[in-house]
Amino acid sequence: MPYSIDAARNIFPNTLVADAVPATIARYNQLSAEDQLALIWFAYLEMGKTITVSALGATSMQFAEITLNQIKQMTPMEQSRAMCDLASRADTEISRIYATWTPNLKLGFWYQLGEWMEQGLVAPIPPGYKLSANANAVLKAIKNLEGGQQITVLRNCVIDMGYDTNKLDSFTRVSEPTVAPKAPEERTQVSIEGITNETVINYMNNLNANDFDALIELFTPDGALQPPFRRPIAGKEAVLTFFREECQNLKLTPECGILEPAEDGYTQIKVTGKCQTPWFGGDVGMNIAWRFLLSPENKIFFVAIDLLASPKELLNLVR
Ligand code: ECH
Ligand code: GLY
Ligand code: GLY
Ligand code: GLY
Repeated sequence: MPYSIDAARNIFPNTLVADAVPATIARYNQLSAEDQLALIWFAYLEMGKTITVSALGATSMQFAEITLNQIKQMTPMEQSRAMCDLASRADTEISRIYATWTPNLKLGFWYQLGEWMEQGLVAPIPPGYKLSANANAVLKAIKNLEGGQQITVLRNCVIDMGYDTNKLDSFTRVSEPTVAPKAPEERTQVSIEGITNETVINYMNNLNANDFDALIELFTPDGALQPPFRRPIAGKEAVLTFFREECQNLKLTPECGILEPAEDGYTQIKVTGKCQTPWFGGDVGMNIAWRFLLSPENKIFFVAIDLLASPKELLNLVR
């Protein structure tokens, strides 16, 4: 096999990703837990974007309900403590449970706590809470990011909370049920300027249709997918689990692309366009690049999904 996954990661090296996202998260990680929670509260308020509650779905939250009610019944002091323990990744029962949840459950959990904080059912950020100078600077940095980058920072901060699963001997991931694939008449077809490759077109269409079983058949057995700011997920089984757990109801709108032959009969294709998360729908579009490396059999050996530094990068299709 001519390519390794590590080599594949470097195709289209001119792709300019939104480095401001990991840079901002690194600064956020330096703050105290109290500052982290208050900062997210202020950022969340000021972003003024409405979360599409349908993204939660009544069924999905049942998995977090016991923990949510446990927190609701605590004294305000205990509630603040529990939330700080999540932010600081302390070893507590709640932190351990939280760590087993998929990203959507974690986001839905905090969405509910935020509602309860507003209604006075859960301890709010103390009125008049003063952020440290560093926290203020991070908040300012978040405000200056574009919308897609802001929600990526928030999402990643929420996902990293809770106990470190690497420190657990074993654990069972708690996930919402997988949605059924869309019926044929509900499916949409993308068209990508400059690209007719069937594998790439089918990738977009199957992902938009939540048809993860068809989607995974487009990959080689050892194929890998690299989500934004993450390590590659390698092997069909792991990639399929990722699709089921983290890729429901996305809307991809690829716009244009280029195809180039690569070594040993491989083909590299870069596509740029937009992607919406069900959490914010059309209110927040993210500027995305997909960098595909296809095997001689036209299967996906590697695909990286990058959050681009700016809309200008949508037009950057040179190698
Ligand atoms: C409050 C204060 C106390 C602390 C906390 C609070 C609550 C915070 C809340 C935050 C909610 C944030 C949310 C963020 C959602 C972000 C979603 C994003 C999705 C990006 C998806 C992408 C998909 C790309 C992909 C493509 C592929 O081709 C393959 C798959 C995949 C305020 C109480 C914490 C409630 C809801 C950024 C880019 C295109 C890789 C997935
Ligand atoms: N060019 C971005 C990356 O390789 O991740
Ligand atoms: N931040 C996008 C994802 O990993 O799903
Ligand atoms: N699971 C899709 C998202 O987080 O947006």
